Amino acid sequence: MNDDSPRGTGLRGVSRRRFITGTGSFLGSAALAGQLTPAHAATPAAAAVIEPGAHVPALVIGTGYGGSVAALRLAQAGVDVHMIEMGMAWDTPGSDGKIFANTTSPDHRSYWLRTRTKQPLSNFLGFPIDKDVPRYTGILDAEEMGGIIVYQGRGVGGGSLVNGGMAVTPKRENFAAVLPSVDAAQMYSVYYPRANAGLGVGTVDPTWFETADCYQYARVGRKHAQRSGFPFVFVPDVYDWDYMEQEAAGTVPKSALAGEILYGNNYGKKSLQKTYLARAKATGRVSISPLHKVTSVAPATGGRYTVVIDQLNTTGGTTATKTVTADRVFFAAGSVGTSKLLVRLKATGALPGLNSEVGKGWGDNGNVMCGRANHLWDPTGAVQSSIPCSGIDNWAAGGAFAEVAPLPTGIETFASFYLSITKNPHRAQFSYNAGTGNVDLNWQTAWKQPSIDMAKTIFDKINAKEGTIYRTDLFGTYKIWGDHLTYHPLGGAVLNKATDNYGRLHGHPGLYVIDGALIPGNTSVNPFVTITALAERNIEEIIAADL
Ligand code: FAE
Repeated sequence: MNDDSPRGTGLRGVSRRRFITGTGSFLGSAALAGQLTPAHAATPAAAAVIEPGAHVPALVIGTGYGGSVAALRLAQAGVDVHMIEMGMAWDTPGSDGKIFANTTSPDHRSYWLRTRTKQPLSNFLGFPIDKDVPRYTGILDAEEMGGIIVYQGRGVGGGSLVNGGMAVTPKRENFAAVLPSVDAAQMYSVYYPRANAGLGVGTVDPTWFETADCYQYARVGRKHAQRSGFPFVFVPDVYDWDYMEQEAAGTVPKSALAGEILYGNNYGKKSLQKTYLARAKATGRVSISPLHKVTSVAPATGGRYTVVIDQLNTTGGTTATKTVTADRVFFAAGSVGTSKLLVRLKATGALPGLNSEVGKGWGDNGNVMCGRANHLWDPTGAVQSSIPCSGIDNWAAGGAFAEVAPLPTGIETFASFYLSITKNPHRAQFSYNAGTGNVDLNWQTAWKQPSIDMAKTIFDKINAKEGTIYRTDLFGTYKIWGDHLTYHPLGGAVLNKATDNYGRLHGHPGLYVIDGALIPGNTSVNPFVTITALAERNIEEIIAADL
């Protein structure tokens, strides 16, 4: 197994065995794979970037969760795959010896083509904390859509590079409400377990949690939640929990305990590079072109597709434009990336067969942030693990699930900080603007009000009980709510609407959506386990029926 993690943090032991068991049903598909054009079927795919004029059996746009699942399973079924990723490979250390920058000192590596940081918490004690950085193809994109900033990971591994690793399987009744056309029994017996095993999901040791300094903030969060009668839950994560305990003991280089999050984790977090993508590459059938951006997909002769790709330099300039062909194309560019591509390709006539559902059903997973100011006798700790491990569940009663989040500033802040996922009903639509040539999103900032109201069902009560107040210094001056952003874009090519019930795009056989764009705006919890599980379900069907 190609496990390039610092401590072999990929799937090991029980989880690896569960993973292999979970993939058993794919072995039967391998024989069918020969029906697909075997461009270089017998030879392992080269590591080289894609060449102009190349033909590939399966081209995957994006290397996040959906793309990584598709690549692994197609390769295991005997299909050669080429993945196109607009971000960097993130496999080479910078001049400080580290691949990724820290949250407390963002640099050129931190932001996608910005000259100034755009930190989710823009202020501290009311003072703005953003700073100038050199323009670079950095890891976190703060993409300013109409009325909302959508944060996304850029690079090989997609969102898994920047996210908190919180790996949450929604309650079954909530899943059924989100995706009613999907067999929930099958999801919970087959695909969620397969996704959790494939991602290497684990949970904090509850005994260690009770004494770890770095989770004092979570214990304070628990105390306040429980005193107000709210259920407090531990939340699984893909971080290597053994490694974190060693960080706390001072025996290994620190990552979660050095405030690493948002701009990458140098150690400990099992990003897709260490799990699905490592396994995909180990098949010898998957190659990846980083700093390559797909700009067009259109039908070619023989049922194939012509794909146009810009090769980028690290300041975002195009150094080459390559035209290739593919038998099948998997859109896995993330909710925003996939939606923008499809809306543009439909509007400009490149993919005229796409239906009118393309671009619809986009939501922010109800994300809203807030902080609470604690009393001086209730410190939350100077050293906080950047990896959250707990939440407050008021979904059924108040429409909010609040992650007890860290504020890893390195100093005592006396603040409790939360990212709430709420049942916000608003859905936005992407549309092509012929005047500007851009794809716009019609989300309105005021649409966050239901999210604020739902989050308040938790925090107004806690504040009243504890005699505390909201922090007003984290998102501006005298601004309580972080209502300008989302970490969880979902929808835009919704399952069973823009696609069939397995992600096949209507009107163009051989085109598939296999990422967060399939999910209609909300998952009731953090989304990547659901994106992964749905991709596992869909690719199994596609391999069995289409290849
Ligand atoms: P994604 O992972 O976004 O991958 C799409 C990839 O496609 C990216 O690498 C893009 O660079 C690439 N791409 C886009 N357009 C193109 C193009 N035209 N050509 C080539 N490549 C392209 O998609 N979720 C959780 O469940 N738990 C968490 O704790 C959590 N924390 C988060 C924290 C932050 C700061 C952020 C930003 C997100 C967080 N998320 C979390 C959300 C999660 O990362 C996200 O839902 C998934 O990454 C989405 O997976 P997809 O496969 O849809």
